[in-house]
Order: sequence, then structure tokens, then C-alpha cells
Amino acid sequence: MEETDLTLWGMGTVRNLRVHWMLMEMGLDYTFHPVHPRSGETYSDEFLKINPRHKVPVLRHRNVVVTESAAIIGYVSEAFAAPAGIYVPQNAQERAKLNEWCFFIMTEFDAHTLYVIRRHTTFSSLYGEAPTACKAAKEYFMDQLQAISPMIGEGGFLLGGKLSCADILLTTCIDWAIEYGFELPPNIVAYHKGHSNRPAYKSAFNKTFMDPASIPELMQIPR
Ligand SMILES: N[C@@H](CCC(=O)N[C@@H](CS)C(=O)NCC(=O)O)C(=O)O
Repeated sequence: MEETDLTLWGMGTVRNLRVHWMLMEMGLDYTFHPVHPRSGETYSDEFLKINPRHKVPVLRHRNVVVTESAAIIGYVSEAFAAPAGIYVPQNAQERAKLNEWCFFIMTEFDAHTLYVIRRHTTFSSLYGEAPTACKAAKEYFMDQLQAISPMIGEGGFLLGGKLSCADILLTTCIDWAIEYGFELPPNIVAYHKGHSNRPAYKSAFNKTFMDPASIPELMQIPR
């Protein structure tokens, strides 16, 4: 493991999984604070100093604090020497194509469809029920997924024949769709299987979804 000064707050959801996964793919050691989004801890005074928007994941590298799962994994991939199998953009054109994927996945999949469904099903006590919106969100998600499924490249990667931030974002959105019981196109199922069989994904998954009851320090925030 490379010597680092990295601290990650966050567990319990696929947005947190993204960061554990990228850190493990990069072979980076990090201090982990298992803040669960629904533990109430994101509203503690100590945590609000780290992220006033009371959200995980949050990564600190030395004196730089980065929030937003997509921004964090992009930062990690560029701030450290990436292993040969990790795609890192080398110029503005490559970065544009990577951003195109990442912004697409984060808006059309994460925010506009999957999270709409989350809000109006799992969190309906907070946001209300909205069956029409959920149905439309699912249809739109499936439409956009069908549109991109032929774009998965050889070896099951979106860009450059290597694992990129875009693959981490797409795989974790598919995790979410699987949790909702969506029927997915066969090549998307194969794409997801390929990535979720990676050792780093598996280790990250176990860390992200470990039982909070097994973590005695769960409600403690480091100062
Ligand atoms: N767009 C953000 C979303 C972060 C987010 O909403 N995190 C949730 C867990 S998945 C959270 O921390 N919720 C706790 C809260 O809102 O207090 C990202 O991708 O990092």
C-alpha cells in the first residue's frame, strides 16, 4: 500500500461503495470513519464542520476535503499514481469524454431516476408517495440504459479498455437497479457481473455494507 494521508467518512450505500472501491483499486490505504447516512451522525456538529450539507461520502486528503462521490473518485484517480488497469484521462479531449459519461450517469441515472424512486418509496414518509413519478423514472432509466448498452466496449469497459470512474458509477447504479428488481438487458447483466467480481469491488462492498452494529465506534466522530 502507498503511504497516504487519506480519511474517508461513509458507509451503507452505493454512493459510499464507489469511493471504497476506487481507493481499493488504487491500492491506497485510508482511515475509515463508518458514518452511516441514517445514523443521525451526519447532523452532528462535528460532522457538519466536515460537510455542512450533511452527506457522505466525504474524503479528506491532507488539507483537501472533497465531497460528491463522482468528484471524489475522479480526484483519487488523478491525485495518485494509478495502476496500469485504471483509466486516467491524459488530455482535455479524454477528460471531456470521461466527464460526458460521469455527468450522464450521475444526472440521468443516479439523480433523476434511481434517487427519485428512492425518495418516493424507501423515504416516502419524508418525501411523499409518487407512483406516477416512480413509474416514469423507471421507464426513463430503462430507456437510457438500453440506449447506452451497445456502447460498452470490448472487455466490458466504457472507456479505453480499462476501469474508469465511469465504470464505477455505472456499476453502482446498476447495483441500485438490481436492488429495485429491474429486468436488465443481458449485456448489462454481464457488464455488472464482470465488475462486481473484481476483488476490489468485493472488498469494498463488504466494507461499505458491514453491519453497523458490529462497529462500536459508529457514533463517534474524530475531531
Ligand atoms: N450526490 C451526492 C449524494 C450524497 C448523498 O445523498 N448521500 C446520502 C447517502 S447515499 C447521505 O449522506 N444522506 C444523509 C443525509 O442526507 O443526512 C454523492 O453522490 O455523493
